[in-house]
Amino acid sequence: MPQFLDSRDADFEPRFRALLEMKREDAPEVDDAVAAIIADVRRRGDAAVIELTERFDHLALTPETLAFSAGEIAQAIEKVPAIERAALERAAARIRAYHIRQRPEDAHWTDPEGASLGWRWTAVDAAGLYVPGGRASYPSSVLMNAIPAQVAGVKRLVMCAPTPEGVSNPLVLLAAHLSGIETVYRIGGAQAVAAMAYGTQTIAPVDKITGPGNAYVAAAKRRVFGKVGIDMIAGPSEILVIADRDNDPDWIALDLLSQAEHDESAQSILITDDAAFGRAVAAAVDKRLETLERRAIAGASWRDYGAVITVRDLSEAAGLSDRIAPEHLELCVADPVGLSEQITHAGAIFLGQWTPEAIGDYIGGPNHVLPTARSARFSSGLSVLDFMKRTTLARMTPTALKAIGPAAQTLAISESLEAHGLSVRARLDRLNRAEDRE
Ligand code: HSO
Ligand code: ZN
Repeated sequence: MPQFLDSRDADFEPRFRALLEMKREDAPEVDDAVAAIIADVRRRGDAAVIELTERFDHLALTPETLAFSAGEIAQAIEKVPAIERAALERAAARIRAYHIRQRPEDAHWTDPEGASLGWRWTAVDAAGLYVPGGRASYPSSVLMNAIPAQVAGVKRLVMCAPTPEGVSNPLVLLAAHLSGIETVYRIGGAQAVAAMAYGTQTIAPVDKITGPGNAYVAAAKRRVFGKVGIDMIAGPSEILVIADRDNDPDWIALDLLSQAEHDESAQSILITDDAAFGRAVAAAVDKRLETLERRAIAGASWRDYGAVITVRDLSEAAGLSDRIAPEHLELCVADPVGLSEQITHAGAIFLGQWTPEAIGDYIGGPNHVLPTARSARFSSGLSVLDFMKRTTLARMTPTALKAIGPAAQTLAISESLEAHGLSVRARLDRLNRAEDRE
């Protein structure tokens, strides 16, 4: 049974707090194993990657077959039915159009002292995308990771996707092809992350690694961070739906289940200002769980982490939503835009009853790689900016240096950094001498 809370109840605050603090992920202790794998890949390169792939994926590779050949990719892509291909192409086009608008502007100006200042954005040279094998091998996630990198202008984009027993997913390969990925390696786990971060004889290192993965991949990303950039460590999916009574309980039930079916540890929460509507949604969830293909997963998530919260009014719902800081927030209310203006902490907001969260997972345009576990308080979903960096620019004129240099020198002296001060002073002295001669 999910939890039922009512903001009017005396024990609401402690129960809501307990819901917020609920620990949903019990990440297995894999860090030592991952450290050993990374060290091995650094030491032995391809040989280590090949051995580990044989051990974990039961697949025998050689340096020549680590990557799919162009012919293999073309052959796999041909197998994709036209309807799926068209859907993926449509999604790619919409995701691209959205992300193009995220390209940041450079800036240049001259300040009152005459200094020219600004910044310039450039892309990272190479990015590596990790795609998990098995249950969570999603073509949509390939698009969501690769397209922002492509739009940012990343020159070299590669992907690692394990193919246990040699079985690959043609749709994943098609998604890679559509989003500018030039090489796909059939390797996975910590060894793939290590190979992308440090490089091997055949795999050139990248500068940034993104994409979801299991506990091993997450631990490896944490460990290579610093050597390369990473996107984030994503936790299990979450959805919060705020709905008034003018909704079909079955639609809302399906929206809650759409994230519950990702993972036993996913969390789906409904907040409503109508207790009877909340009960109707819970009943609709139970009904759907009788037949849903992934009822075992979705049912476990709903039972262990699901919640239905009744509030006095929708502003109260907005306040609770900000405390939850959900990954996905659906506003199924009469004035979704008005309500959204009361909300600051959410990864992605879906406005109105015609915008199921699943649209955002596939084809709405915005990215579906989003902050989980309340990290929407301080971070954002994946974007073009994650594949770019900013270089600042400053140019002094003699006049500008004369105006602000003395203050720099003062600060250098107070920090006991003599050379700093002298590097400014030497120039100021020259300027003063030149002036004296005039
Ligand atoms: N909802 C997931 C992403 C996804 N959904 C992929 C379907 N496919 C991210 O929270
Ligand atoms: Zn999803």
